[in-house]
Amino acid sequence: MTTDQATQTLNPRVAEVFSDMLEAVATVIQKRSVTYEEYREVGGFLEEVAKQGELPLLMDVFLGVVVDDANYTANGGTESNVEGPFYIPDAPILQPPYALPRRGNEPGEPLVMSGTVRGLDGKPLTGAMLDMWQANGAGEYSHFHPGVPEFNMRGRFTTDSEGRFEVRTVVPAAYEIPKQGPTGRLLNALGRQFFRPAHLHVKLSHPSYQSLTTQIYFEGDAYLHSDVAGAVKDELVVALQKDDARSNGEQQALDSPSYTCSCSFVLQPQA
Ligand code: MBD
Ligand code: FE
Repeated sequence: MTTDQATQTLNPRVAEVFSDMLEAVATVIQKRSVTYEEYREVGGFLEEVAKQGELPLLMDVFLGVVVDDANYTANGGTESNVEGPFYIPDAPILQPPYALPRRGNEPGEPLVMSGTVRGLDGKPLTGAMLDMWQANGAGEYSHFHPGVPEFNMRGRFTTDSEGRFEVRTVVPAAYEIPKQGPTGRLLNALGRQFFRPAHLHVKLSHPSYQSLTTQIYFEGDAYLHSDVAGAVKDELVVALQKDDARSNGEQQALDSPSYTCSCSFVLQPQA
């Protein structure tokens, strides 16, 4: 596509929103009497952010939650939450019994996440799809952290005839924004802490219901109230239960506990 064609096909909403953004930035320049030098420095910073591939990270740390809030309407269904910068579409479709793809030595304690997907009327939804992704127990996301295999800790699976699902994975670690990059340097300058609480990402879909992008957090996490992205919602926090005596016959070393958590999702019917 040539530049001319790109200009002609620019979404009018982008032009509209950009125009308002310019107005907002102009107000800041006036208010702070920003010098030409400072103005160039901000440009250089943004250039560095883009060069390091951190633009989605920077945007999602500071503005993702605003976009989620701006689009939120209380409708009785499970609350939405920010998608974050690490979603990859077309994750592998899993076969039961479901387990997110992971290495034999994957960092993180074993976790079985189970639950139900229902409609607003309480009806269990058969064949609802969960598209799930997460960091491992070392806080690493595949496709973004070097050395982690493609689609590691990412997968799609569906609910059974009673709207239930169960998937094996590992307990994710709290996610730390990379300290060396420009986003980290900015957080440091702002005196902010670098962590997101541990979380699971999930997109839910069903032909007759509205799709939902949300996250699951765990009770007792040290960063629930200081999330660098400010995205935690109380309704999305679940108990992480230590399961000492699993009765499914799976071998568990004594020093390697396993965990369970239970999540029920409610989808809003198609408008
Ligand atoms: C993440 O893993 C994330 O989920 C969000 C919203 C922002 C930064 C990193
Ligand atoms: Fe995340």
